[in-house]
Amino acid sequence: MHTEKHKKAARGENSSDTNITMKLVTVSALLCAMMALTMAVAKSHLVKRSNGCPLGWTRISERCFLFVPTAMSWARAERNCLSMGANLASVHSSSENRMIQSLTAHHGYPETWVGGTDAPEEGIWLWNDGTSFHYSPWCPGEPNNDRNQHCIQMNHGDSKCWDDMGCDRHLPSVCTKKV
Ligand SMILES: [Ca+2]
Ligand SMILES: [Ca+2]
Repeated sequence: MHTEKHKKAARGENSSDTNITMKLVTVSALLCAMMALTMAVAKSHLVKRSNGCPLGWTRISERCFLFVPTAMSWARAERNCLSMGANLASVHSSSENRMIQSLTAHHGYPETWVGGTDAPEEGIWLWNDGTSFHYSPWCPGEPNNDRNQHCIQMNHGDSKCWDDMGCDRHLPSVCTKKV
């Protein structure tokens, strides 16, 4: 009898141990599943093609570029770029300018925001990604600050040069970020 009781107790103990173990296994499995799911979601935002840029972005030297056809004010266009970890594009050479223009070709070379502004101080042009402003293919007679124009549009006029334009105009834009 004593042995039987002891056995039962032992079985009881064992079975409650088993229950706890099963619960722990279940919880662990759930946690693993949740982590796997979270990592999958996180990864889907970071899908990169072999060129090192996110899907839909074009690589030009060490940067990724995206043409945004939706017309927005300059500030809203910049905010849209920021939401993707980017800035409105800075442009540093004629070859870069041509390559960025080529991103607008499918849309018929519309006037398009890039990231240059002289809003902080008239006539002092800056790139909002913090890079140095040393290249600027202005159209003849531009920048003219006509009625306080402080933002740069590319693809202006027949020669598709740059013009300073009122920042509240709604235009497509080009975003850029480092690879
Ligand atoms: Ca200005
Ligand atoms: Ca102008």
